[in-house]
Amino acid sequence: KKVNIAIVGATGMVGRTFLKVLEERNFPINNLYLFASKRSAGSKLEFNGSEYIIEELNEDSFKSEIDIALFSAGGDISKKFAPIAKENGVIVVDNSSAWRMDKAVPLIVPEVNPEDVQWNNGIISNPNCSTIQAVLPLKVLNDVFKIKRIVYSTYQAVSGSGVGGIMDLENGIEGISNKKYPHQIAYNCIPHIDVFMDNGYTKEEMKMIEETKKILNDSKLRITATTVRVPVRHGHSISINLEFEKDFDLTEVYSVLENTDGIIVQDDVENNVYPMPINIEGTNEVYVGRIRRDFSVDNGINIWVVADNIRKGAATNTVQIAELLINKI
Ligand code: 2RA
Repeated sequence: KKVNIAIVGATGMVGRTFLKVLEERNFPINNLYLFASKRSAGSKLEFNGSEYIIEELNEDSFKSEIDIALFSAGGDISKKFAPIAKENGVIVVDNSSAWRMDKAVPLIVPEVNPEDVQWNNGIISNPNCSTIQAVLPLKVLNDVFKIKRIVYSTYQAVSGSGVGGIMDLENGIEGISNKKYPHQIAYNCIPHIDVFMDNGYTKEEMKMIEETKKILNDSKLRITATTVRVPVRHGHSISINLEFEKDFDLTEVYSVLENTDGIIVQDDVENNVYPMPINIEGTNEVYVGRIRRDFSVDNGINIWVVADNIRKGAATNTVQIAELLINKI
């Protein structure tokens, strides 16, 4: 069954990656509509060998026969236009954080909680990139070993902040001062992603904590997070410390992870094999390594999780959600 797809924010890094992923996965598209700001209207993008003209997004953009709209144009655009799209009978899959914690909006990682797509009422949210790559291994470990506590420490690529972040890194290496970040990112680490809240955590840290609870459907999970921007172009890395409710066998942890769709275990430290951003750029999987027991607690482990934040962290996960919808249109 072919569907009519709209992309809102078509010229952004995630928007352009939507097109690549839709092509790679042979998504069954009938008509394709590209929307962006006035500045980009009139320019063209190629998809499946044809050229498509970008239209300026406005209140009438969803009047044509659109079945699914993929949004990646920032929270303000999602807040304003997702309800308009929904009123026109469109199902919105939104990359922004605007709707993620809304009780009426499912937050989906297709390998983790595909069933939650059932209760969408027109808007589905794509989780934050760092949350997506974390909950994939956590879901399967939680099902078998029941997680009691999670400690996240992230090492996030500059592409998470868009082209501006990449420019700051590249310029910084050339000694040119930056614009996007509060400090120089070149040769540095900045423990500050998004804005600080009253509780001393950043919004990024609170997103990981709250979104993980929602996706794993367990508000009692004990979670803390420290999210850090590092001088890496693409690919977020996360050190995850987990405490289980009960004892476990490390070989079972390996086999559970190795047998999960979407996860690739890379863990052979004798040969210096472990996931690294530079090796996984442009792929759609979540890579797990450095799997080892945490001897400082009774039933704990440490794992190291890396994924392309623009693909599995955003565009690919969104397209996979849209694939769940095809037979429901
Ligand atoms: C970042 N996760 O890395 C946030 C939004 N993409 O900047």
